[in-house]
Amino acid sequence: MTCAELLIRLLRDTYGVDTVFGIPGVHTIELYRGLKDSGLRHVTPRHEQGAGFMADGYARASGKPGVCFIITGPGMTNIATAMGQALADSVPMLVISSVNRRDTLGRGQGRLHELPSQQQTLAGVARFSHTLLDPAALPEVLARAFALFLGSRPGPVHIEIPIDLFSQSVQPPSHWQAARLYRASPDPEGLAKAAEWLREAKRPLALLGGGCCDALKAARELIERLDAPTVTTINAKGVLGRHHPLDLGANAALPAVRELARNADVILAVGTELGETDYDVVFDDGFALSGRLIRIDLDPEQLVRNQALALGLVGDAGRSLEQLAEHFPESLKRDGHERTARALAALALADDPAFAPFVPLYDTLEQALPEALLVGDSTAPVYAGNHLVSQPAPRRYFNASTGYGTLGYGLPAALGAQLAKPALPVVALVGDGGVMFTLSELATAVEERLPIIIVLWNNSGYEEIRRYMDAHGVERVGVDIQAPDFQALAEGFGCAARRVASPQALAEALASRPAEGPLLLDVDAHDWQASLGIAK
Ligand SMILES: Cc1ncc(C[n+]2csc(CCOP(=O)(O)OP(=O)(O)O)c2C)c(N)n1
Repeated sequence: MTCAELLIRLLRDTYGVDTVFGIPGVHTIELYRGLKDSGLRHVTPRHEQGAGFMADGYARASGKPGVCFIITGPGMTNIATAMGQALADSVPMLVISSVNRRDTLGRGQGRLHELPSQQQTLAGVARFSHTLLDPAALPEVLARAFALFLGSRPGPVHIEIPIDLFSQSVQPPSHWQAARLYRASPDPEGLAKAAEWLREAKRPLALLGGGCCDALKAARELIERLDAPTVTTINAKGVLGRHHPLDLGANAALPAVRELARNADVILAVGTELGETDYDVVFDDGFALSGRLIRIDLDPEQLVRNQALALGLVGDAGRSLEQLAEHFPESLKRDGHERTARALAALALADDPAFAPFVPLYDTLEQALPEALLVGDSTAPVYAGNHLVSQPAPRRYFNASTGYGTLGYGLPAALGAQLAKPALPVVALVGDGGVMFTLSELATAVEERLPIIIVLWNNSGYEEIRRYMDAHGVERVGVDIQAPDFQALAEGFGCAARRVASPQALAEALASRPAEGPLLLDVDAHDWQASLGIAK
């Protein structure tokens, strides 16, 4: 068996990989030998950044690592941005690439696709970057990648294989099963202390992050027993279910929730960075806690970042929440529901003029597609959705406004999500600026016949940056960009497309969407707002 064949077999048989995202090149053709008949689905994006975003969307929607096959040099520098995005949000991603022949590495000979050190270039956006020097080490290196995905804080991993190794023969391992791997459990003494503080609390608050996406039952049970108002981050939307009476939403940066947080006497934060893009989207460092902070995280370093810690527990979110819940056999009756309702009423999200154009957008989407998975770029409807949207389950709402904040994420990540969840409707929310970064992936959506719905908020410009320039008295430069004819472009790709100018038109377009292949809905922001009687 060759090293490349062993890689495919290990991915498929040991780790249950079913899809890889990749663009082949002369340096990877040996990786592709036999791939067609291997049973692995190979999806071909039109740019490596698209491959990375697709793998990211696939991973966030499914909870399984997204896998990419990428060429040396430009393929890797192209995917670096997507790896940065995945690193920022702890998304498991395996990037396998070629690298030049072992005897040429680091010699600066001007060989095709050569970088001074590809491994060093990518190390900054990977949990680790490994150069395979001996094919016999492949099972161990792959095992290390999956151990990281399963056992610690996930993120992107890069493994590069010198081109002279792909076709080298290697002895396959004697068995093809992955080792059983259990995550760390929290310390019982620490749990007892945390339970004691939570029991004594008068005004508890919970902060649940993306680390809780697979801990639904335990999270709901504990939160209900504690009767604690709960902030779910953007990546944790849906962990408590849709419109749960203790869910404050992803509104930690808004005044009423900040006040509630400041007044909380004990705070339980689980699987969350407590980072700026969830807790401080107004960028004034205004999210402050004065109560005792208890944190639970798989990553010990994470326990001490961003807020002063009183008690830290290293452990898996689900098990920790379960074990903590055992300390509370009966629900504590406090005023959690009332405090949550009061904060939400004070927020009055639906009446906020900043969100007015988007309330009917999300109402229409929820009515037509209540189960839909919403994937977003960095654009006005997404910022509003971060506050407005309530989802029935986790892994149904994510976007590029968290963490790294990369434009161009929405469309390819939606493709990845649709591949992971073929039975769910998938909606990509993009702006006319951001979609241009990766519009070429519309070709991939058509080719793969993916029925994603692209809602394109078209305001002919980088509105968010226009807003910031205006607010800071900076004369507008570089923000009034020209939008192309998106309908014509989409149709050129073989994608169905319509212009939509009102909520009614959106509802009609959704009702008559094609069963196969993508649909692009070009929403003219000006006409949409005019239809609602809102001046632009
Ligand atoms: C790779 C990258 N480049 C630049 C930015 C800065 N940026 C953030 S939002 C934005 C405007 C996006 O415009 P559009 O997608 O049309 O959405 P709108 O703000 O108009 O709703 C820009 C340029 C970014 N986030 N990412």
